[in-house]
Amino acid sequence: MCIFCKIINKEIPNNTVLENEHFLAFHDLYPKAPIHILIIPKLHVDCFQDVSPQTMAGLTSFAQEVATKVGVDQTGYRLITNNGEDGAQEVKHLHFHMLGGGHIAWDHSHEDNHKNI
Ligand code: DGP
Repeated sequence: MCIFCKIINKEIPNNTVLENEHFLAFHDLYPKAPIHILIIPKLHVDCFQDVSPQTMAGLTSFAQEVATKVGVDQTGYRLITNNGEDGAQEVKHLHFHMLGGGHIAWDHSHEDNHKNI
């Protein structure tokens, strides 16, 4: 079982922000912004490339609720998912990072200084 499934099953503790039948939002263990929340579907899917439009439809309104709950709905935030090896995805359970609480720098460049992309 993957680490996020263990969090969903409460085998590993987490700092929950919001939860419903299908989704869970909790604070990232290694925050990269004043507000750094992870948003995950409870049904295991490895990555964005494998997720259904139906799951994404529910995730959209859930993420909007999370933004309101943590108070970044008006100030703004970045919502990103790392997909696969080149996307630097470490945990193989689809998750979206919600980053906010201050201006977020744009530094997701290619390691070779984005010469070729
Ligand atoms: P990614 O590189 O996109 O796969 O990001 C994985 C994120 O998951 C990373 O920011 C750290 C976070 N993380 C890993 N293990 C745990 C955990 O056990 N608890 C929490 N809250 N976050 C975790």
